Amino acid sequence: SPGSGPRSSIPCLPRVPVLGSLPWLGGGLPPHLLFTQLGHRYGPLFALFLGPHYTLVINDHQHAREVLLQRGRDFAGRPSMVTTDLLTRGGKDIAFSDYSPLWKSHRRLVHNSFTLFGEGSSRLQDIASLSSVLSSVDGLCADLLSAGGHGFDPSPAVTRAVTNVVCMLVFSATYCHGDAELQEVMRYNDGIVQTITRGGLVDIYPWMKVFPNKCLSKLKECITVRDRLLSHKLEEHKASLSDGDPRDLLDALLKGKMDSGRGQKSSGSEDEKMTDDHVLMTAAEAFGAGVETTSTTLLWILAYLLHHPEVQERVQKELDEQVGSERQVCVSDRGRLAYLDCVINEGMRIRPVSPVLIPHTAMTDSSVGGHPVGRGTRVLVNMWSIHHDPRHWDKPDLFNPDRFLDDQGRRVTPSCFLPFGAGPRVCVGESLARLELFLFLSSLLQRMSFRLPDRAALPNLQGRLGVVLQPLPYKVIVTPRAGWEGSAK
Ligand code: HEM
Ligand code: PLO
Repeated sequence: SPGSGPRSSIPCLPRVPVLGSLPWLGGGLPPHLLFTQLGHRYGPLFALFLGPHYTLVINDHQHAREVLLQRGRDFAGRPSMVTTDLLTRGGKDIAFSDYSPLWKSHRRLVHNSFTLFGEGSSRLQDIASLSSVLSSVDGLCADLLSAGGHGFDPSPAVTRAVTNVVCMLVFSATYCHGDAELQEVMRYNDGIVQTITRGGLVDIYPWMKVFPNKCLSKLKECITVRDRLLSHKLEEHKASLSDGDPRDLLDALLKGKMDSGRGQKSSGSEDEKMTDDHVLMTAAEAFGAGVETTSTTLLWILAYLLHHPEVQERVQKELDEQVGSERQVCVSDRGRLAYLDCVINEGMRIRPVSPVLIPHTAMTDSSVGGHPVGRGTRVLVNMWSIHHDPRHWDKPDLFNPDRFLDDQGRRVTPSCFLPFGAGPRVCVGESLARLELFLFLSSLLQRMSFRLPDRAALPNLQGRLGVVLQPLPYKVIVTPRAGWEGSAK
């Protein structure tokens, strides 16, 4: 086919000099839908040129598993992009940093801090995480119940609750209602979500950044606000750091930095050491990732419950039978609340926060589906099309939690369900996210019911795509369930 070039036999979109395949990518569809549509024509694995960059698009789970798992090491690199380089001071974070020995040890540090050992764990850090989740859960329930009878947008309350969890884990602090700093955090996060990797062409042609660019200057503004706020937290932590157990992620990072300094002395290379920048960028990222992903997922699930009141009723019936209204839900109830688990999975399937994963790159010559793939090739995994593949999901556009149960009512996890990615770049926050989603949703639905305000339209399910796919704002009415009438603030 024209333009496929000598590099491989993977079907490739046409291309012209400089612009690459961009003239064939018009039409205004967001990338996940565009790639899904192109997949109907070019097959589940195809290539295109984003400007000069040869890029593979993967639309099915077999090839995705090959790239993420079987050849995960080969494809664990990240490209450098203008906006994310700004965000992370040239890749001094986890998510947008290219593969390197420092990145590996750095990632391990963060992964350990966020990996909870689940039910019955007695690890100090786990107990702290759990109690911060539980107190944010109580706060959110009280907030929603007191906003109550009139239609209101649940998003600020949800965001604040989730922010507080991450805030406890990262810097041992919480925000109360209306806190000015919290408002600032929510504002800069939103600015970053709307502009990162969306500076239009800047991420394809680095030289574009010399031209004035509205998106890029908004991003820079938000980053400045973030940096001022976080440097302050860092200085506080440095001043109060002690020899004991780390109090939070920031402590763990500062200690990790000291160890890495000691370990690397002999080899002596400057760029292999962790620096203050690494600490700051990683804390900022855990903060951003922890908030945006979990709150977005919760808001999608609430939106779907408004569309499907029968699903909400079934979750509540399960809660009444398995937990009752005499006590709060706890982590050990997770095994008993199978249907709720399916609702959470179905929410993450039908509206993946990250419909196209952060780009991967091939670190060595490798292959996909038997086709050779050269070093440096970019790979876009289209989770949207994997989660909506009609060959693997019956009526993929239907919100149907039962698809995660087998005939005997046991939970199943299909192999084409990959909401957290997989392999060396798998999400480091998965166990925290799952814990939060479970505790927030179970407690909310135990204590209250959600419905649409009279005459209001159902929530729009298309969403808007920034770096994550968010629902558009919508309103709910909240009524306390029997036994919880007095629990508003
Ligand atoms: C990476 C999903 C929550 C931190 C990712 C990736 C996905 C994902 C799809 C990319 C995998 C890839 O590039 O191959 C989710 C979902 C969440 C969630 C669906 C919640 C519902 C969290 C939380 C945190 C977090 C709570 C941190 C506290 C990260 C980080 C990475 C990542 C640091 C980058 C890993 C790397 O590149 O090595 N996540 N995530 N995520 N996630 Fe999450
Ligand atoms: C969210 C806004 C923050 O200000 C910065 C930030 C850091 C990490 C990003 C996150 C944002 C969006 C969701 C991302 C996360 C890293 C992994 C996660 C992209 C931009 C996903 C879902 O892949």
